[in-house]
Amino acid sequence: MKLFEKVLIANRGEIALRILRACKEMGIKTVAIHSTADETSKHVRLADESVCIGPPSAKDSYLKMSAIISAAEVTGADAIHPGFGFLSENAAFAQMVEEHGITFIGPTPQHITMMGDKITAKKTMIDLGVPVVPGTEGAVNVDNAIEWANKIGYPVIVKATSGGGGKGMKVATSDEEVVNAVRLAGVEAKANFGNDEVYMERYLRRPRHIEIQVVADTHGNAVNLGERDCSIQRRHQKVWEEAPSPALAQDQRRTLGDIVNKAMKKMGYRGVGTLEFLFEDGQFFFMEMNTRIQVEHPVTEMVTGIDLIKEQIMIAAGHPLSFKQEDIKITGHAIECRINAEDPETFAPSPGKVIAYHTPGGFGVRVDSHVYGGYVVPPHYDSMVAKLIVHGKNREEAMQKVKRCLDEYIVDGIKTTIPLHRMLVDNPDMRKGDYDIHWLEKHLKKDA
Ligand code: MV4
Repeated sequence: MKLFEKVLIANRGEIALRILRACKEMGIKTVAIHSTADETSKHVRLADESVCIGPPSAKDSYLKMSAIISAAEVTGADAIHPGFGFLSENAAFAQMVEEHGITFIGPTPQHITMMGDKITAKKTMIDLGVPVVPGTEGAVNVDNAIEWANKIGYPVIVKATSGGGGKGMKVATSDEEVVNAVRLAGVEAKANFGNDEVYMERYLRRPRHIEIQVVADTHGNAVNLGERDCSIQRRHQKVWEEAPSPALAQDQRRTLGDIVNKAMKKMGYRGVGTLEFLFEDGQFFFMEMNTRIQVEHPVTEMVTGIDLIKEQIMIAAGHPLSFKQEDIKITGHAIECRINAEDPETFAPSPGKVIAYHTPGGFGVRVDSHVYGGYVVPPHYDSMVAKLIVHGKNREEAMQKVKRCLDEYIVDGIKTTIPLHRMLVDNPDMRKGDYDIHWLEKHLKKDA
């Protein structure tokens, strides 16, 4: 079976470089697109061709569908990889790409749409036998809010149907609060997503965020690559991810994995995907499914030995998966530290010129980054500039490796969150793996 001749990478920064590297190893030519703010970016220099598609503002460049499709047509690209963020979960874009005779490296527009609507996503998962957070089966409004909340039991959380990432969420603990929570969540949802529809769930007080990586091909095969624990986050931005989760027992992993594989097969899912769960008191509750490659995919790659970007490309070209579930063995432990160009105490963005840049190295060490000495971090985009990923034979070794690597890492000229990670790796709770989704924010408050 044929692969692609030329892939256009519809993204920037470290993920554009990550995709470019996979393409090169597969003998596929690459096209970089970039805004005027990213002319000096590493993926632009390393690509076979590049097209400037607009000014710095993402809405006029990385989000501009017509400009991206034109760039693909002009360069003769036969596939587009959307990366994450930007247009990666935009069904209209996936559809438009396919209508131009170009392959979208990702799921079908139908599956993107289905999972983008959080009520539909939950309904779908219930029908497929996946355990979900108990809640309303459809939308709630100010008139039925109290009735639903009493059926579910307090505390409850109100979420936007078109949401995700925490915007438009409100917690209520009583009849007095719940009507207002529904009203406020609706207003926030309208402002952020252009849709005021909201739904309600039982609020879990101290869960962990555990997500399962799945891979499915167009021949009916679906395999899961285990979980990632992403509980260490601040304001819904993940900071530290690891695999396997320190909180899971092997039988819990196996049981959920089997459920997820069956669900993906029944759905006819295609591509890579992630099912997000809350995990509390030994129970899993589905929240959302992401239909893109995720920032934290490297931790899964490190413990499975599978290159997820290459798999995405192979699946899009119609190849069957090269492995079965029985072939997947989770080996050792991987940790990813997201390094942002931010003040480590105030988290204020810190764009600017990187004067000196020295990355750690050695056995089991991987740095995914587009930064180089002399690179100027532009102020227009996400502040993540590097991911330090380590792999050790067990969690203790991985922690020691993180610590050693952070001590080796030098970034001069801009502020980064490296000191935050130094604090994390030395913390006794973190050493034990004893944390939940609120741990980091509570810990930062204590220090302030
Ligand atoms: C929840 C929850 C507790 N109970 N749902 C936040 C982002 C969005 N994807 C869902 N979120 C949550 N949903 C129920 N029923 C707590 C959160 C939550 C959270 C979840 C994962 C990681 C970090 C979080 C931080 C605050 C709240």
